[in-house]
Amino acid sequence: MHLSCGRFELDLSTPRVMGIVNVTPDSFSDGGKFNTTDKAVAHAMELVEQGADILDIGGESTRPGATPVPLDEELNRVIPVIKALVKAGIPLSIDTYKPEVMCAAIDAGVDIVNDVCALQEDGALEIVAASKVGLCLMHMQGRPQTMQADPQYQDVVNEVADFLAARLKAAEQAGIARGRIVLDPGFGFGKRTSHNLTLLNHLSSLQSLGLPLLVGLSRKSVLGQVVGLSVDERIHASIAASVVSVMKGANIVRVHDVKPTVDALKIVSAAIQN
Ligand code: PT1
Repeated sequence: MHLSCGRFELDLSTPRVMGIVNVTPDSFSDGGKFNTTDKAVAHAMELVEQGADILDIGGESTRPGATPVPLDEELNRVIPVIKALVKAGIPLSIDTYKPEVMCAAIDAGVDIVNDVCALQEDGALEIVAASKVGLCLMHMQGRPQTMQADPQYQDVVNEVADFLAARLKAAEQAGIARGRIVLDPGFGFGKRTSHNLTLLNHLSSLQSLGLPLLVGLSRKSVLGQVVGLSVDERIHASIAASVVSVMKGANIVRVHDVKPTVDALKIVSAAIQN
């Protein structure tokens, strides 16, 4: 299995690690653009050294209840970082649902569009179709500010699968080849702890959609619910979640803690081959 994404043809016969690069001004700096850009680029280069296979660059948090970032601000955050990382030698992904950001990021050289809204915004399908970038289609119930208020499902696995199948169909009809697409059940996006755990347990049933799977569980509250720890104490739970995800069929894991994830997944690969 391969993923065609921009300048790259990513071999998915072994599990891949996507390192998270958040481009957000830290509250202690003066909010200067250089400080923010330089810090994000330095962190990204560290993730490359730790063995990341993909860098996922985002300028607006989509975690539950996060405040939206205006378009201009998101562009000011991510575009300089993308330009600085184009020569890093690994695929770059842009984490955005805004068509204008997708367009500018593609012009700046990204290889993958990672959209938590699965290209439902007006014009998004057309922008990705007109390029050669890879695409992550993710499931979300509701929208980030309110999605955790009262998530409801009759059958979470089937509803997520049906949504992803419908968005895959829309992407293909817009002219995006299947070989460019990965699917993501969207852990933590309009889901209770029980919904997230059911999806993880039944992840392999999403393999019947016939496309590679991406999983993002790193440091999320579902892990905190299970181990009773705060967000900066969830590294071990996160490594375990990546191992379980890959053993249940994930091809790409999106993580903060790249080095321990890379090591853990080497053991999974070694054990499965022998
Ligand atoms: C994800 C993902 C993402 N997650 C993809 N992109 C986030 N493809 C951002 C919590 O419950 O899973 N897949 N981009 C981050 N979103 C969240 C959601 C962060 C929930 C934290 C939580 O703690």
